Amino acid sequence: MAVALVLVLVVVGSVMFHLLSPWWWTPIASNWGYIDNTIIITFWITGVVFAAVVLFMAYCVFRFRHREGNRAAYEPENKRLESWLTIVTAVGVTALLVPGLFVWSRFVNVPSDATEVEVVGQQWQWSFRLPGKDGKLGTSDTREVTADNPLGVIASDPNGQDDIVVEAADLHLPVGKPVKMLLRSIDVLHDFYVPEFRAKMDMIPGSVTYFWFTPTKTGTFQVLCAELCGQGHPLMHGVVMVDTQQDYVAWLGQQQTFAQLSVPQQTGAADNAPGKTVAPGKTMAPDKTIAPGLKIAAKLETVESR
Ligand SMILES: [Cu+2]
Repeated sequence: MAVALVLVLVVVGSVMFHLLSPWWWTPIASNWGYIDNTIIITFWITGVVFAAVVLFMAYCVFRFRHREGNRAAYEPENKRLESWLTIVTAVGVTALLVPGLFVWSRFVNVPSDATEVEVVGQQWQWSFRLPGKDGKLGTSDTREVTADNPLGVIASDPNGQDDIVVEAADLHLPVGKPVKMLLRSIDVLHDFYVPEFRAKMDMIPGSVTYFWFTPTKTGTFQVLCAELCGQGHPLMHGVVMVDTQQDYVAWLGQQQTFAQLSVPQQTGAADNAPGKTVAPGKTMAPDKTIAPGLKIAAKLETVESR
């Protein structure tokens, strides 16, 4: 009797927790209301099944409890019950899967007017690249990554010269315009996740994954890494600011292109005259590996000193 009561209380408690809990999703700020709907459908189906199964269990525990002289009847097969359960389960599983397939098809079919924006994850910061005036992103390669070329843009590609490079700083996007996020990682698995956009995707070293969305609200949104990526994973925050078109253009005007960022590198090389006697690749090599690490150490220090 006590066990049956506990089971009923578990169901009542779960339903009450759902109805009264203050925790729910952050308000949506993108076009992906479909994702919320799909999760709600899943939630209702699993919730109803959970309540039905646990209440049935409570009923059985009570109804078939031990009583002196009672004997259980052995019934190994029951065709009617089995077919009934098979049909209900099939309908339930179909209802869980089908909405997701429709949403996935929308999620990976990018509208033709979407602007490409590259997101680069690295332990433990976010960088971004936007196409310049030509509207095209230049090609990139992780092997090209150096302290002066943090995203590994291939310098010989003319499309990359006017690309806007936003290294370890905030990304701005215009409201109401679809964007295709091209996701790259230059070290380990990361996952670009902005909860308000309801979209996320793993970033895999060596390949470019993508999703698209349309920001529907202006504001400041936090970027999280949704893939355990090492010691600094909890500190891997970024910021996406969704601006009005006017603010966005103003921000864009203040950013530096790949070509502009490459200029100091050349000046620096000229200043380091003694380095010229050695093969340039050899003098550059230590910088390439040490510089990003130092930057991250400095970042960790500032977080700790808060
Ligand atoms: Cu990460």
